[in-house]
Formats: sequence, C-alpha cells, structure tokens
Amino acid sequence: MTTISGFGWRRPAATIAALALVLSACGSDDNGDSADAAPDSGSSILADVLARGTLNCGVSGAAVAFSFTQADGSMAGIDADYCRAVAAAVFGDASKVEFVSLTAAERFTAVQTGAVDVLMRNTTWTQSRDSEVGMDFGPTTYFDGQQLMGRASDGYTSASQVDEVDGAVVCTNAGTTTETNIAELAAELGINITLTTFEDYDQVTDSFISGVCDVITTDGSGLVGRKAAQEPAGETWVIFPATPISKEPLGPVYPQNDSQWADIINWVVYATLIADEYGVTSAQADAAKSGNFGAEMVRLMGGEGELQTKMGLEADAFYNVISSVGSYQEIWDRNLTPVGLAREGSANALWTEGGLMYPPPAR
Ligand SMILES: N[C@@H](CCC(=O)N[C@@H](CS)C(=O)NCC(=O)O)C(=O)O
Repeated sequence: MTTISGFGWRRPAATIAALALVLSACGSDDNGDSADAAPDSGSSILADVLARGTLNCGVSGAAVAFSFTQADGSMAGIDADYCRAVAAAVFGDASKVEFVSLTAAERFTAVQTGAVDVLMRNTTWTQSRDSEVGMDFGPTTYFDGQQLMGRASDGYTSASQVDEVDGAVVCTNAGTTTETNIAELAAELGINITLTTFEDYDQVTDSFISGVCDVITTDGSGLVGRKAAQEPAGETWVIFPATPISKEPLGPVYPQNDSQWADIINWVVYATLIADEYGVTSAQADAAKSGNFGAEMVRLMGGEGELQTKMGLEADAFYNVISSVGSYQEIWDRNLTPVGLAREGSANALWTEGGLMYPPPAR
C-alpha cells in the first residue's frame, strides 16, 4: 500500500503577495483545476504586457539550473532565461521581467487567473493539464524524465531499480506529475512505499539530508541540480534507475485561447533553436542579420522577408532574443553544463544530431 502525507509548509507570504491575488491552497491536485477565472478568450496578452511594461513570468525560484534565486536576488537558470528571451522579443529588453516564484501546486492557478503571462517552471506537458485546466503548452525546452535519488551508504547504486525502494520513505513535492508517477509505479510493482509530499523542493532535500526521507524523487534534471548544490561532504547521493520512469517534456505554459501570444512564446523558443541549427551565437547576431548564415537567419533577425511583425512584434524581436539571451546551446551552456547536464546524445540534442529538438522553418 502507498500512504501519502502532506506537510503544510508554504512560501513566505511576501512572495505570493506579488501576485495581488489569493492563490489556491495546494494539496496534491496535479491538474490544478480549482480555478475557474480563465482570462477572457478575446483578450490580447501582448497588449496587456506592453501596457504594463514588464513580463510577469512564473518560475520556481528553487529549481537549481532552471530558476534559482541567487544570493543577490537575481534569477538564474534555463527557465529564467526563457522568461528573459520573451521580454527581449516583446520589449527589446531582456531585463523587463517580473519573476513570480510559485510552488508546483500554485503554478496553474497563476496561469489561469492571468497573474502570470507565461509560466516557465519545469512544467511537464500532460494531457490533463492541456485539456482540463484552461492552459496551453508551448514547445518543449527540456526533455526530462523522472528518477530517484538515494544514499550510496544505504546500498543504492546507479544500477539500482525502483523495486529496491520497497519499504522506504520516498519524498517529493506536491502538485507534480512526480507524485502520481511514483505512486502508480509502486502499485504496479507491488512494493510498499511511504510517499511523503512537501510544498517545496527545498523541504524535500532538507528532509533527505536530515534522514526523514530515505529516497527522493523528481525530474532527473532536478536531482542532478540538487546533488551538485547540496550533497554533503563525505556522503554520496546516487541517481537511479538509468532509464527514467516517465517522460517529462518541460516547457512554457500560457493562458489558453490567445493565439497571438501563443505564437510569440512558441517562436521565441523556435528562434533559439533555429539559431542553434545554424550555429549562430549571440556574438554573431549582427553577422546573421547581414546574411552570413543565409536567408532564413536574415528573416529571423528582422531582415528581408521577416515575419515577426505578422505576430505583433518588432521586426528585430528575435535579433534581440539571440543577441541578448543567445541560442539554445548558449542557454544550455550557461545554465545546465555547470551542474553536469550533458546535451550531447540526449533527447535535447538537435534532430540533426539524433535528438528531438526540431523547430519548424522560419519562412
Ligand atoms: N515536471 C514536474 C515536476 C516539477 C517540479 O516541481 N520539480 C521540482 C524539482 S526540479 C521543482 O521544481 N522544485 C523546485 C520548487 O519546488 O520550487 C511537473 O511538472 O509536475
């Protein structure tokens, strides 16, 4: 049998107050279908964002390498950089982002109510979230998969299998695909685990370090990040099984039924991938605009045949994205390489290199 218990820890009220609304109490509802205040389907989020002068971008703030609040208060990570990329496209200024820190369980309400214009918070695209919750999903920015992490001193190795956690206290955060995946798998394998959920992943790793949790589980990238940041000296944390137990395609989420806004978010992501296809870096954005990398990059950078104005942006919107935030590879190198996440040979490689990253053509 799988038992589930929840801890009532919440983020400081000040963080949430920035939303200027009361977000739902959390629980473990993966679908987040408690909100019914979907934005007017006729509204233009782009017009609202331009009038406001900043992009409200939902992030975690506690997800190492994805969106992690630095000592100086700035936000670092691949998700944070995609917030900046959208701001660069909309305003020509990557700094015009208001980062809104959200727990996993809070995030969907924030999208549904329009408290954030876009959510970049290691969020998995699932059928229930896409169809039932009043949200739309953009292109995957990181193909992930769920794994577990235990202590080598408890006998876990990188070759360990999930049935080895029989009898263990397994911890994760509430409101995630993670908790439903592991509960379902434990039942299928016929093993007994005590599944304990916390509001925030800081609580999960703290409880792992203190010994309350025998094993923790989340997206593999999150485990790699936490291991890099928090593994105590003299202890070895082991990630297993080698093949993840689930598919976790992570990417942007935005309020549904605003086609223009969806196009903008989607093509910001594609622009970083197309630049990557041509090997164009931020330092080469001017050369790309001048034609050194061919006609598709000229269009994308705002030159002849540009298509950005058709989606309500300035012609040089994606030039601003690439010159200030960079290509997908540069975003990867800045955020994911330092914690040891390798792109080569993974699903996150370009399609030309055996991966799944396949942006549509800019024409
Ligand atoms: N991808 C999964 C899990 C997302 C998730 O919450 N991941 C953890 C581990 S990387 C996290 O973001 N922790 C940071 C936090 O709780 O703020 C989902 O969409 O449900």
